Amino acid sequence: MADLRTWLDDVNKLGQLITVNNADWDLELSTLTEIINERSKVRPAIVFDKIKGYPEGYRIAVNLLSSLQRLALTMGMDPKIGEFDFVQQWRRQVKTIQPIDPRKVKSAPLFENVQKGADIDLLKFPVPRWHELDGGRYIGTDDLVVTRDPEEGWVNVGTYRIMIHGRDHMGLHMSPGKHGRVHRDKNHAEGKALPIAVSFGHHPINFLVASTDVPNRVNEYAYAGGITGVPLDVVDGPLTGLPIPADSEIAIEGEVLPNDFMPEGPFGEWTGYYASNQPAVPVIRVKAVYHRNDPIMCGFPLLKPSSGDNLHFSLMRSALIWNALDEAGVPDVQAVWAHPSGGRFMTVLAIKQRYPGHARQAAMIASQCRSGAYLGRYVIVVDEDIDITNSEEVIWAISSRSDPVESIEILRRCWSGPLDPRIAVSDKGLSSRAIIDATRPYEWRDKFPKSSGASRELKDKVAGEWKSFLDQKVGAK
Ligand SMILES: Cc1cc2nc3c(=O)[nH]c(=O)nc-3n(C[C@H](O)[C@H](O)[C@H](O)COP(=O)(O)O)c2cc1C
Ligand SMILES: [Mn+2]
Repeated sequence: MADLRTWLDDVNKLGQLITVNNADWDLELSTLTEIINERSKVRPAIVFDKIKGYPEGYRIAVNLLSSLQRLALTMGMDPKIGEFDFVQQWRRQVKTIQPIDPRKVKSAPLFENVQKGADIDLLKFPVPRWHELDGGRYIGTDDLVVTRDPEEGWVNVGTYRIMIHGRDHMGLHMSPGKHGRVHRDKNHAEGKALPIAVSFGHHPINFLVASTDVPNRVNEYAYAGGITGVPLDVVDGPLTGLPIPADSEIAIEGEVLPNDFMPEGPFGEWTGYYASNQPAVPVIRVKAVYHRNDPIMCGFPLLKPSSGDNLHFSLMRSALIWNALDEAGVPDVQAVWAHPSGGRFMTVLAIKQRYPGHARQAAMIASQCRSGAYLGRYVIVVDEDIDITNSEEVIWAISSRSDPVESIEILRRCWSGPLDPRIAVSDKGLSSRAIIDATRPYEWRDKFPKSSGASRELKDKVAGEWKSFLDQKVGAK
C-alpha cells in the first residue's frame, strides 16, 4: 500500500533524500529549500527535523516531487525514465486510466494520538511561515481536503491552501468552480455546515492527484489507484465518515459553517508572486486532530517557479497539451515542454514542418487548448533539431530563426485570472498571448543557413570514443 514512510526510505535508496536538523519553521526552512534547489541539480526531497521550538520527530517533508526520478517512483514508473519518455508514457496512460476504488481499512496509526475540544492545538505541529509577506502560518500546502457532494454522494479530494487562524480554526481558500467549493456552496445554500476532513501528511501520489485536474465526479483516491494500479487504503474519519488515507500522518475533522468568514492571505503563489490580498474566506472549525507518533507533515513551499518545486506539474501538463494537439489533428509534433520556470505562462513546442502554416496551427492550438489556455502567455514553436528541454537551445532558436515582424502573432482577450500578476484589475480576467514562431520559414527552409553545431551522429560518435576521459575529467551528463 502507498505509505509516506516507505516512500521516503525508497527515495533515500535513490540517494535523493536529505535531512536537515535545527531549522526554524519561521521562513528558514522554506528559504533553505529555495537555496538547495538553486544549487542542486537533483533537487532532493528534504525532511526537516528538530525544528526550532518543537520536539524531535515532529517533521516537515518538502520538495517531494521536484525530481523526475521521484515523480516516476511515485507513479509506479521506472525511476530511470528520461523526461521525454515520461511525457510520452503519461500521454498514453492518461487516456486510459481506470479508477480503482480505495480499500477501506478499520484502523490506522493516524489514531495513535487524538485531541478534541479544548485539547486541540494546531500549532503543536511546526507549521511553517513560508514567504516573508505571507499573512500567517500555512498548514495546508501539500494537503488533502476531503468533502462529499451532498446531492450526489461522491467524495472529492482537493489541495487548497489553509492558513491557521488560531488553536482550533483555520482559513480555507477554494476558488469558484473547484470541486470542494461546489460541495461547500451546495451545503451552504441549504443552510447546512460542510463536513470536512483534511490530511496534512501522506504518500505523494495523493498530492499529485489532489492538485491536478481530475474529471468531475471522479474520486481522486480512485484516480491515484488507477495511476499506480494498486488501490489506496483509506480509513473513515470517526466524526464525518469521510475517507482519509490510511498512511496519513496528521489529519483533522471539522466543519465549515455558513456565513463564517475571516480574512486570509496574502500568500506567495505558484506564479512566484503574492496574490489575493486579504479576502474573507471560509473558516474550518476543527473538531478533532489525529496524528501518528513523530508525525511528518508534507509541505509544498510554492517557491518562485525558477527555483522550482513544480517540475511534476510541467511534465504532466506537457503531456496533456501534446495530446490536445494530437486530437486536434496537428501532425508531427516532436515534443512539448511546459517550461517549469514559466509557471503556466510559457509552452515550447518542437515540430517537423510538413506544410505551410503548420507552425502557426500548432502554436495557436497549444495556446488555446484546455491544458494550455488558462494563464498562458507565450507559445514558442521551434524545429525538430532543437532540444526544447534545454532553455539555451530555445533561446538560440528564438534569437536566430525568428523575425519579430513576421514571427510574432498576438491574440487578445484570452483566458486569464486574478493570479496573473500582469493583468490590471480592470482587465477582468483577460490577457493577451504571443506566439513566437522560431521555426525556419517554411518557404525557404531548405535554403536557411545550416547550423554549424556538430550533428547528433558526430557528437554521439565522438562522445562514445572519449567516454572515459569525459566521465573522469568533465563529469557525466
Ligand atoms: C500548493 C497548492 C495550493 C493550492 N491552493 C489552492 C487554493 O487555495 N485554492 C484553489 O482553489 N486551488 C488551489 N490549488 C489548485 C488545486 O489544487 C487544483 O486546481 C485541483 O485540481 C483542485 O481539485 P478539484 O478539481 O477537485 O477542485 C492549489 C494547488 C497547489 C499545488
Ligand atoms: Mn476533484
